[in-house]
Amino acid sequence: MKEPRILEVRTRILKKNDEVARDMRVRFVRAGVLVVNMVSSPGTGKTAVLKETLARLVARGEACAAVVRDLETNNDARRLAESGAPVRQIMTHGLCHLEADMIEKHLEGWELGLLRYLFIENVGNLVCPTSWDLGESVRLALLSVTEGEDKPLKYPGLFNTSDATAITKIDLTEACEFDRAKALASIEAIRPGMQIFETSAKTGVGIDGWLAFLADRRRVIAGE
Ligand SMILES: Nc1nc2c(ncn2[C@@H]2O[C@H](COP(=O)(O)OP(=O)(O)OP(=O)(O)O)[C@@H](O)[C@H]2O)c(=O)[nH]1
Ligand SMILES: [Mg+2]
Repeated sequence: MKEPRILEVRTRILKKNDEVARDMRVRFVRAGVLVVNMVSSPGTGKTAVLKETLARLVARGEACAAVVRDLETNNDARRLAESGAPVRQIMTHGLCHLEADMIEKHLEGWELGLLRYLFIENVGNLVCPTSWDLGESVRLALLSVTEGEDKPLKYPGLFNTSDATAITKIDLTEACEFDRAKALASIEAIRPGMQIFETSAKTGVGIDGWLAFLADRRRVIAGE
């Protein structure tokens, strides 16, 4: 008796989230701002890639901002703010994902029409964030060379709902004996044809390719 009731409540909460997310996506697209939701396990390099991304956009004079979650600290927000871009933090405490209304609340006071890019760094988790639409136009899954090539096969939900994958920390490829071909095949098995970026936030490799992809996507939603 209990199980169906729990499922019903969960379905309703997700449905409400989807409605908020859908409305936000309309607002974002109308404002011409590309919203990117970055999802991976803890420590993959979301903050590192995002900081490099923001710094390069700021240097090019492209208006961008970020919303970052943290369970208990403001470490990531502080690191990201060093890029020069405006950053807001959502403290999630025990929650394993972000929800659309949390993003909506944290955008108050920001003029969306003045932004070209808005990045959301999600909670480090390969499962929970997958079901929660945040109104993004691009969902980026990140997979580091230290995590194992089979992650996409073990956590297909994330890779199946993402628009692109960043393989991160490729400066550590040899030390980790990372099998690149195997990783690419794992991603391809779950989401054939998905755009893949091979990046290192440490050396800067691959970040410009990622920025070019974002610029293309932004032009599409802005109708330019
Ligand atoms: N060698 C190397 N280390 C990296 C790279 N990117 C990140 N790191 C290191 O990996 C660790 C985790 O990176 P973060 O950017 O904090 O990872 P995260 O995904 O934001 O982690 P959470 O927010 O806790 O989920 C840090 O010690 C980084 O310095 C990289 O490209 N190369
Ligand atoms: Mg982080």
